Amino acid sequence: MPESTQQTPATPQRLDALVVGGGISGIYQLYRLKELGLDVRLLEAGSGVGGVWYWNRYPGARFDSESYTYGYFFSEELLDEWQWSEEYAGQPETERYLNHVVDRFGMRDLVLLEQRVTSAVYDEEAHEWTVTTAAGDVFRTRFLVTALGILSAPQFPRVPGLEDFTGEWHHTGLWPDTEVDFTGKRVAVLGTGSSGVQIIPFIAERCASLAVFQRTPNWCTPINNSPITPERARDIRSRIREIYEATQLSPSGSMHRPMTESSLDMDPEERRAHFDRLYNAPGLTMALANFRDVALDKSANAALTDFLSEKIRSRVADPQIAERLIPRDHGFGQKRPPLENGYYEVYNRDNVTLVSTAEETIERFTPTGIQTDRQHYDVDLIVFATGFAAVVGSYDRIDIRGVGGARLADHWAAGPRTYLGMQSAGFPNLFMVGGPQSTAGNIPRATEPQVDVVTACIAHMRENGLTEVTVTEAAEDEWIEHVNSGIVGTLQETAESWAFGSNVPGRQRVYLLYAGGLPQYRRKVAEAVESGYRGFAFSAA
Ligand code: NA7
Repeated sequence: MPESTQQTPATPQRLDALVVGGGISGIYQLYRLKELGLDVRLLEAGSGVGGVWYWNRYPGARFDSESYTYGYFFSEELLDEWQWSEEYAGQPETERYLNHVVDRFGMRDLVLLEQRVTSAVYDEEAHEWTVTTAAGDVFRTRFLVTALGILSAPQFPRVPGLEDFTGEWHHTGLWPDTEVDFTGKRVAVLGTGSSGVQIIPFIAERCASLAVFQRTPNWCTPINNSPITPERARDIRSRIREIYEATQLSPSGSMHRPMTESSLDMDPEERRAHFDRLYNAPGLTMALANFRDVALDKSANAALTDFLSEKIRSRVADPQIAERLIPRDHGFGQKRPPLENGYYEVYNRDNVTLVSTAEETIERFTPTGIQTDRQHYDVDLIVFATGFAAVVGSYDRIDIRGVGGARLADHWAAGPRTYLGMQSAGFPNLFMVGGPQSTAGNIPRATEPQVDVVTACIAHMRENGLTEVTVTEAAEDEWIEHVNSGIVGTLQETAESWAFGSNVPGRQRVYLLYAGGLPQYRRKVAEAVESGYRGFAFSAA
C-alpha cells in the first residue's frame, strides 16, 4: 500500500489546566494550580524557563526593581535559602533563581519546553480548549491561563535588506545561549531604550568601533547598584514581610511611593538638592519616589528635565553630542526611563559614534553594513535593541478562537477589551495574567493578585460543579472606562511609547496597561471577588 501523505492528528493530551508561558508569572500560576491538585502543565516556547530572563540574556541585562522585591513571597523556606548577590541582580542570577524555584517545588516535569503555542480553540460543547503547538502536539484543557509577558514579541525595524547582511546580528530579546564575541569587531546597535542603554557600555569596551543608531533619546538615570553583603542580606530577611507590605502600598509594586508634596512649592535650590539626592539614590527612585506633580504638571516636570539635561551635559564631553542625547519629545517618566551604568560616558570614547536617525535615515541593510541617506556604515555585527510589540504582540502570535469561532484578534481590533485585565467576553475559561489593561511596574507583584484570583476562581468552580466562566461585554466596557480614567490627564498620556503601541507601525494608539496603580488594582479585584465574582458569569454543564 502506498504510504499515506496525510498527517495523523496527534492524540490530545487531556488536562485540567494549561499555563502558557514559563516566566515569573507562569511559574507562579503553575505552582498554585499544582497546589490545588489539578492535572496541570506549562508550555514554554523557549528551551528553558525564565521568560524575559531566559530570552533577554544579553550582556548587561539586569533588574530595574530591587532583587528582593522581585522574587516570590509564597514560601518562607525559599526566602530563607535564596540570597540575591546584588541590589539589582543580573540576568544569569534571575534565570538561576527561576530554575531553582521550578526544581525546589517539584515542577520540572510539569514544564514542557520548546512548545510554542500556535492556536487555542474553544469547544463550546465540552467547555474545553484545544491548544496546538508548533511541534504538532495537541492538548485539551478545561482552563487555559496565558502568562505571555508584556514584552515578549521582539520588534525589528521596517528596513529592507537584513537577509543580505553577511555579518552576525542579534536582537536583545532573542539573545543566543552562546557567547557573542565583540572583540575587534565593528558593531552597530539600533535602539536606545532600557536594553540598548544596558548593552551599549559593555560592547563599547570590547569592540573596535561602535555606531549607536538612536531614534529618540531617553531620560536615563544611574542605577547605583551595589552588592548585598551577608549583613545586609540578614537585615533584608528580618524585614522581608515589612518590605512585602511596602510593595503592596506602592503604585508600582516596588519599594517606592511618590511624595505627596508639590515640587513647585519648594525653593529652587532646595528642589535641586532633592533631585540630586534622587539621582544618587539606587534604582528607579527618581522615577517612582519623586514628587507626584512631576508626573502631572508640565512645569514640575520641566524643572526635573532641566536638572537632568545639565547632568547629561556634565557627563558628555562633546556639547553637540550631549545635545543629541537630551530628549526633546517627552518629559521625564512619560516613557519608561532606562537605568544606566556609565552610559553617557560611552560617548566620550574614540571608538563610539552616535548616529541620530532623526537626522540621518536608515535606508537599508547591505551585505556589509547599514546604508543611511548620508553614508554607509561598514559593520561586522548588528545588535537590535529595538524593543517589542508590547502587551498585545504576544497574543497576536496565537490564533485564539472563542465562542462561535470568534477570533480574539478581531475582538481586540480597536484595542484590547478585557474585564480586570483577566478575561475577555466570548472567551470562556481563558484567563490572562500579566495581560493587557492590568498593572505593569514590578511584574511579579503586579501579576500575583491575578494568579491568586485565577486560582481561587478555579477552586470555586470545582467546588461548585461549575464548568464555564466568562465575562460580559458590559463588564469589559466598565473596565475600559476605568482604565482610561486612570491615564487621561496625566503627562504619560501625551507621549509616544510602547505602552500605547506607538512603536508598532500602523497600530491604533490605545493605552495597553493600567495606570491606576497596584493598590487600586488589588482593591478592584478584591471587590469583584468578595461580591461573588461580580462581572463574571458561571455555568454548569
Ligand atoms: P524599548 O524601550 O521599546 O526601546 C526600543 C528602542 O529601539 C527605542 O530607543 C526605540 O526608539 C528604538 N527603535 C525602535 N525601532 C527603531 C528603528 N526602526 N530604528 C531605530 N531605533 C528604533 O525596548 P527595550 O528592549 O529597550 O526595553 C523594553 C523594556 O524593558 C523597558 O521599557 C523596561 O520596562 C524594561 P523610539 O523610542 O521608539 O523612537
